[in-house]
Amino acid sequence: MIIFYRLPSESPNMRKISIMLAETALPHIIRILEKQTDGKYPEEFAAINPNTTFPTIVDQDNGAVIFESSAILYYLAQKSNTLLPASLKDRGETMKWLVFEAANVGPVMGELYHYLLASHEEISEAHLQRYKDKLAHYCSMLDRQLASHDYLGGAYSIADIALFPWTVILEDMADIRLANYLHLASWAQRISRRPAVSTGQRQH
Ligand SMILES: N[C@@H](CCC(=O)N[C@@H](CS)C(=O)NCC(=O)O)C(=O)O
Repeated sequence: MIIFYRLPSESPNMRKISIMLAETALPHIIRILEKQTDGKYPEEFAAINPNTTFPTIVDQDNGAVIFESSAILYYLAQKSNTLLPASLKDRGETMKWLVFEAANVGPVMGELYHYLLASHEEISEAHLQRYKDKLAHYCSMLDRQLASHDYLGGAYSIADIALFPWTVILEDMADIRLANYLHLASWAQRISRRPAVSTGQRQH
């Protein structure tokens, strides 16, 4: 049994794991945590994830504790033996896009979210524009890849699950029109029609 620790709020990082659990049908329970009155997460959670970030999972079958959403996707793919290609070449391609999300799209979107919606700190227009320009560049990269591939690593995989949830909030957050990236837009539409993806959506 997997325990999925998550925040109550909807966010791409939560959504990745909801979609993955729906795709794999792995038995799981959801624990929704919130900060306590002292501004901290419960000690039980800090003990398993010293970085106190969500999502985090615990696999009660073997005691594994995994944080970082891409590591969780990889773990659940291995556990369910699905959504990760078998050949070395295709697996390498899939891991490339998975790590690309973790190292680029996720952090830049996280910074943008922080400055636009979470913090009251002043930030210059030039600084914000830098994030938006980076995201536009990532969309062009993804669009080019998807012009010749139905999915990022060839077949539908954890790389698609990692990147798809960001496309849903890209327009609002970064003034990027998805429709300007034809292949990226039709890929996002294909994924949104998957039963597990709409199930993942309904869970929130
Ligand atoms: N790189 C991490 C990012 C995780 C992250 O920053 N999650 C946010 C929520 S989307 C979080 O836990 N924030 C702590 C908080 O809101 O207190 C991952 O991919 O899991």
